[in-house]
Amino acid sequence: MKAFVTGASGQDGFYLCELLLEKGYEVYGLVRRTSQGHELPSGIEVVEGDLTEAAPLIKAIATIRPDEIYNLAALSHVGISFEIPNETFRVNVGGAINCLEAAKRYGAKIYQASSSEMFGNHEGPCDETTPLNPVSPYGASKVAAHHLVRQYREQGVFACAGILFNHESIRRGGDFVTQRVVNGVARVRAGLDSKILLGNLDAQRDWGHAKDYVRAMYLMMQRSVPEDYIIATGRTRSVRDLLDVAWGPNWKSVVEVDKALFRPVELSTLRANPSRAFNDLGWRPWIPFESMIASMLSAAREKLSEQREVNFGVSRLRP
Ligand code: G4F
Repeated sequence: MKAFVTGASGQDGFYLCELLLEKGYEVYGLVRRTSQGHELPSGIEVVEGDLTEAAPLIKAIATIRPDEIYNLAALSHVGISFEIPNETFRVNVGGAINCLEAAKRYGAKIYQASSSEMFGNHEGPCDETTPLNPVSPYGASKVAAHHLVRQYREQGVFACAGILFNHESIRRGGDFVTQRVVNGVARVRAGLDSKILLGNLDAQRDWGHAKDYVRAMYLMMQRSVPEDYIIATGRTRSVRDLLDVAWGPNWKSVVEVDKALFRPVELSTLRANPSRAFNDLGWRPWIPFESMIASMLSAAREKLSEQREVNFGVSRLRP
C-alpha cells in the first residue's frame, strides 16, 4: 500500500508517517522547501512541493498513484488566522481542493483534517450532527474544506474527515497553549523567567495526544464506507486545569495574563461526544492527559538544558 501525506513535517504528519511505515506502507511525505529543518520520520520518501500549487501536486499523485491521501497540511494557528485570513483560506481551502481533485482523478481514498474549531461556541457536547458555526477565519476555512469533502463523497470519492479536537505532544508548535505552558514552567523553574505570559485562562478544551489521534485517521481510512468522525477524549479541561497539572495548585504566583494573547473573538468552551468513533472504529485514546503534559514538560526541560550547554560553550570560547 502507498500513502501520500501532506504536512509530513508537522506534529500529526510525523506520527502518522511513523504509524503507516510500521504498518508496511510505502509513505510519501509532501514537505515545503521552507519547512526544512523539521525532523522527518526516517523511511519516508520526501516529495518537495507546495500544496497550493495544483499542477505539480496532481503530477506527483499521478506518478506515485497512492492508495490513500492524508491532507494534514494547514495554517493551523487560530489566533494568527485573524491576521492572515486570505492566506489561511488559500492554504486550507485551496490545498484541500487540490488533494480532493487528485484523489478523484486517480481513484485514491482521501482523509481531510477537519477541526473542532468549526463548531464555534456551542452549548453542550459536539457530535457529527452539531451545526458548524465558526468564530475564526481558521474555523471558517476548515468548514469550507469540510463541505467540499462531503461534496466529493457525493461524487463517489472515498473522502472522509476527522473532526479532531485539540491534540498535543512533544512535537506541538511553540505557539499553542500547551507548549507555552510547559516551556514557561521549565523556564521559571530554571530561574530564567519570573512569569509565564498567557491569554484567556478560562478557555476550555478537550486535549488528547496526537499519537492516539493519528491512529483514528488510519482506522477511518480502513472502513468500507467513508464517514466523518469526532475524535476527542470526551473530557474537557480549562487552561487553569492545565496549569494545575503542569505547575501545581499555586501557579497563580507565576502566571501573568497578557491581553495581547486574546483572540478578537474567543471560542470559550469545546466539549466533545466521540462515541461514534468509539463504537464504529473501536478507537480509544490511550495516553492520559497527565502523562502527556509530563512528557512535554520533560522535553521542554531537556531542550532548555541543551540550549544552555550550547550558550555556555559559546561564552567560554569568547575572549
Ligand atoms: O492551543 P491553542 O492555540 O489551540 P486552539 O486555538 O484551540 O486550536 C488548536 O486546536 C484546534 C482544534 O483541534 C485546531 F483545529 C487548531 O489548528 C489548533 O491546533 O489555544 C487553546 C486555548 C484558546 O482558547 C486560547 O485562547 O487556549 C487559549 N490560550 C490562553 N493563553 C492561549 C494562550 N492560546 C495560545 N495559543 N497561547 C496562549 O498564550
